[in-house]
Amino acid sequence: MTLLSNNTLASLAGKLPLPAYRLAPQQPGIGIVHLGPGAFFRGHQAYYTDLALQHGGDWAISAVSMRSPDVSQALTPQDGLYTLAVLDSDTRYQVIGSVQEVLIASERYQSVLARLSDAATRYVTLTITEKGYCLNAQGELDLQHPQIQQDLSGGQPAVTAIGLLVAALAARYAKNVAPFCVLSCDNLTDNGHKLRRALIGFAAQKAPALANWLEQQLISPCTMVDSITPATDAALRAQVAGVLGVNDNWPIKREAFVQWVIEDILPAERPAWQQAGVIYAADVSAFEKAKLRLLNAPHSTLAYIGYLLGYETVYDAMQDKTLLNLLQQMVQQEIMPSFTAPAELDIQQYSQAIFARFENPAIRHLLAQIAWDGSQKMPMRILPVIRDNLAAGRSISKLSFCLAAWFLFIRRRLAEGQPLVDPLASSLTAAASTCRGEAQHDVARFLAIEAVFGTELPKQDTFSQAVTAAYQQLTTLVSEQPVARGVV
Ligand code: CS2
Repeated sequence: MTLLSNNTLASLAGKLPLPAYRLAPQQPGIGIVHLGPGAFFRGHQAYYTDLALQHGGDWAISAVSMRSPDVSQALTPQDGLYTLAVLDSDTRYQVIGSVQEVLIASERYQSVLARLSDAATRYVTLTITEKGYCLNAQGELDLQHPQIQQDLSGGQPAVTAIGLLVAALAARYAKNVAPFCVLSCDNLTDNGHKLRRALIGFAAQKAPALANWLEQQLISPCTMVDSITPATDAALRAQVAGVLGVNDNWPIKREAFVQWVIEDILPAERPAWQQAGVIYAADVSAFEKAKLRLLNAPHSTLAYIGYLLGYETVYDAMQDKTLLNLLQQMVQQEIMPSFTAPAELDIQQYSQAIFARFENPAIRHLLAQIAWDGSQKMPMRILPVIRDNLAAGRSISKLSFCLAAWFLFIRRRLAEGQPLVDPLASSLTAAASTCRGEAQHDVARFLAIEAVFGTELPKQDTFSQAVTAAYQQLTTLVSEQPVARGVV
């Protein structure tokens, strides 16, 4: 069967919506570089930019992977085209055309630098996951990070997104070309400001004049991004081939819900993202807190406890009424009181809609995938709520179940001989190796990991006692599995 590509695109007319701008004689030029062309990017930012391109403008995307060749190998033969399947009460398919090229920085470094330093490139968006920013527990660039050290030593190609972007910005500075606008599209608190400080901090180590220039000119809005995008599987590839009549090496699936909120500080010259449904806000922080705390915090809690109870997917775990009850108590009693939601958001409806999204039977979202990178996710979605609640004298007993379940998940994965997908896997494994099934002892081993918990939080007895109590309860519960009862 032939492949989806520029050559076969026109033949698909009438079968599903196509990117008309990819069928026109004059193709849009590249105006955006995206770092981290994973499934979320292709279901979210690339989708919005595909809609925006229907309003014109040279806003095609050059997608760049730092090292992994997979996406480039899949999409280059397809001229960047791929299918998006939106799984709702029915499944809606469309071809996304906003990605014009997929480059691998470690293999085509000079081409990537040239694309980034080209004046036509006015935006760089990033989905490099929390670990990609190389931040410490305080949210600042970790100058001792081995890969940051490697990039600061001047080695080429740069192995971090931060090193690559500063190299490109330095090239623009040398050519007197304005910096591109950078948009972090990852689940970090205060993502735009942290990215900006990381870039300027790195530059300051290399060239103070460059750092000053960036201090004056670099625009890095905060954003909030949201859509549940499970990994592609063979079933989706077969469904798409059946609809299109041609093969698509890497189609993407996601839920119908999609949202992108961007701090309204972009230059006037921008893709038609607003016409595509992007929300511009003067202050993104309330949207970010609502999403990280009302979606991602229960997501992680469900993932770790659900995995320990033997469930495989979010949908499966949501059928466990005891577990669902814990999530609802955590949200209502400990998370909602922790922040002020955006004025236009009905927080109860927003939270109910999130739980309904978790129960979408069409979405097969693996708990083990959500469980990845816990050392990077807990500081963004659980610890800020715990810190706020401790400061205000509010309960943290339900929130503590997420951390306790994470610790037990780590021990379970290691006992199963399963990989621990986490940049701090060695530290987590070391802590787990000293555990002996005694709650207070085991919890102390994990809380001693400073890169995750810092130095102050573990000193607070209220915190360590709450996590210890949760760890004890879960240990008892899990030993009695699969009867998932009595967790609260
Ligand atoms: C999930 C997120 O894998 C995870 O950590 O919680 O990817 C979640 O699906 C998205 O943030 C939803 O917008």
